[in-house]
Amino acid sequence: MTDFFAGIAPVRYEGPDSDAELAFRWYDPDRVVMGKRLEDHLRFAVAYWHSFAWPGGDPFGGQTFERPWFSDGMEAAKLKADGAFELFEILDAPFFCFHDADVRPEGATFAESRRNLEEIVDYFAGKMETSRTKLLWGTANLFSHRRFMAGAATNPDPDVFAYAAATVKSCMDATHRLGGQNYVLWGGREGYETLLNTDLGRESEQAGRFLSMVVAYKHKIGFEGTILIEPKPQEPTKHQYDYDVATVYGFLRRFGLENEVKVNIEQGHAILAGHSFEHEIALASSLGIFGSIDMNRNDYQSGWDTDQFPNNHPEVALAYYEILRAGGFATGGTNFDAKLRRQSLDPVDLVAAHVGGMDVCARGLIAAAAMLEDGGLERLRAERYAGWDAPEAQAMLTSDLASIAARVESDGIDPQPRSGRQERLENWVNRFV
Ligand SMILES: [Mn+2]
Repeated sequence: MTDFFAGIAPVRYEGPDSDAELAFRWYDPDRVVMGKRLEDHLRFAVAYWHSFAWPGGDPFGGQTFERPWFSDGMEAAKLKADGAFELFEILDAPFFCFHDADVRPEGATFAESRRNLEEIVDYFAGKMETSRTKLLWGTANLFSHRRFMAGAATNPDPDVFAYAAATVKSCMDATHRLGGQNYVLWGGREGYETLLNTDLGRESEQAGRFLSMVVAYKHKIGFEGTILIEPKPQEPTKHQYDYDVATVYGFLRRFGLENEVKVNIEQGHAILAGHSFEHEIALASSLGIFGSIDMNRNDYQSGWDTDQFPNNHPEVALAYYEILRAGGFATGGTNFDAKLRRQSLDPVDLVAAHVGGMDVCARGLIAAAAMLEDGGLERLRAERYAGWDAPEAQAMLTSDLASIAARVESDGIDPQPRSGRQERLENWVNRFV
């Protein structure tokens, strides 16, 4: 037990008219939408790294937060776990996510780091016997320590590749032990700072081989969760190999892993790649690799990955619309890969950030479900492509250029342009959000 959140009661659903600061106005976990409870649709997860391990630094200054668990050693790590599970209880969070480096102190050797992780995983397991919070996913931090500065799986030094492989094995073991529903790989350093010292072809071969070993190990230990890759175009590298969903899909196809690995799509990473969040979700769904989301937002002026809590429900609604169209989450969920602003010092700020984010997501999902149930967009979309239902249109897809050219002349084909109706569709969406 800590007294970090002392005086903050569990947050409950009170409805849109509540004037309590800490209350859910939209997130009623038991509300049934499209045949499923909101909690089961949204599958919220608290991210250990931003909420409990991040000290509040930015590129120009260090720690701003004071947390009772900010020191080295296993006792501090256990105090941090106590604080984390206290927040999970306040939020009634169904899931959490962690990296090894968030939860255990770094050891003097790899073996000591692994033992530290196993000790804290045992501590988590004890807490999870009485908590209703489950593990959405685990992952390895292969980017913070200086040993990974030139990459992990893609490092020019084979000893770093080995260290990364051992680290991922220990994190997959930890995730499996805790009943995690997914295992995530985010290659923050899997890219380059300068092409002048980089062998692109060799590095991507290493990454493909590494991922193949991860998949083989999953099957070896009987882990039934989903392996997920999280795309991001750059930051901290100048160029990251897992640039976006399309790039990851090409990579998976190249190594024959497209049926083994899916994607964890982050809002802020999608924007950095020059896409919308809903584009990345829709594309992953169309390719059969949609897995999970990291929910956050970037500041639209600063242009970098600021990992803020979402606060714009019309934007979030379009993302959940694509998730619902895709059939919703299977093993995935909504992980708040989001951090406080560095001036938000108080424990209540951490609670309020999650409450606000959960409410924005719930409100967006409710709007998305209403749009889908109305069916307006889907009817217009179907109408727009209706010409392809004709037998001669379908036959064209298995035909050849010369036959098609002959038919254009014999049938006197003369395409008639039609409105794309964008403004009418935008107006239609605004009726629901
Ligand atoms: Mn993320």
